[in-house]
Amino acid sequence: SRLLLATTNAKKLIELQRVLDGLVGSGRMELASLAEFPDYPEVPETGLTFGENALIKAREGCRRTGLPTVADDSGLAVDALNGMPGVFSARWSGRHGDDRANLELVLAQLADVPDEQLGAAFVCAAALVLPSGREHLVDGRQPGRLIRTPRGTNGFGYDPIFVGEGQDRTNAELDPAEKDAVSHRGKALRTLGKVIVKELAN
Ligand code: ITT
Ligand code: NA
Repeated sequence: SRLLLATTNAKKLIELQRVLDGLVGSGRMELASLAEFPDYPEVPETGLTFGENALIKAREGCRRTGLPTVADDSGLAVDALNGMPGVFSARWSGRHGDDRANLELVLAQLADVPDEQLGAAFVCAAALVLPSGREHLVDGRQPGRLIRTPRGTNGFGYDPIFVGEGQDRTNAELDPAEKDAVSHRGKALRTLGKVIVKELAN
């Protein structure tokens, strides 16, 4: 059977494939991406929460392709910014997907915040929507703190300024497998993986 990963973010797609391959890649499950659907439209993310947006994206993917669909809505919640950029993480600077501009705006907004108040967390909601109409929603969180000078080239988004709890390297300095082991997305997808296997096995 085939499972659609409904994301337009190439780096997120790689992470989804990486984690789900290990969990459901028994040979019975094939992962499809939006690249197979050239006329796929932009889906407005009008939800107020990560969970609502993950469901919006997964429902749209399933409706348009007829495939069981996984979508992830994720972002960075900064304590000193009252949880922002949150669901606006991908477009915080006004330019959707401009990781560097988004990161630099967050740093600028934290200029007057003391170092010991730079707590933040990555959050991921992951949804599975099935052609039958059945839906599952799970989440994952990586707590940590921000640093003011970006470090590392792995990962994407805000990874170069985020040091996870118990780590001394930024997420962008972790190897892919190390990031997956501790990340919001890794956690959410390990939970969802069990659901996928149950729903789609046989
Ligand atoms: P899709 O909606 O098509 O999946 P998107 O990039 O717009 O792509 P989101 O709306 O979920 O996805 O926004 C996620 C943003 O949150 C992403 O652009 C990054 O800025 C940030 N983000 C999410 N996960 C991250 C991670 O693992 N590391 C660093 N930043 C992350
Ligand atoms: Na979003």
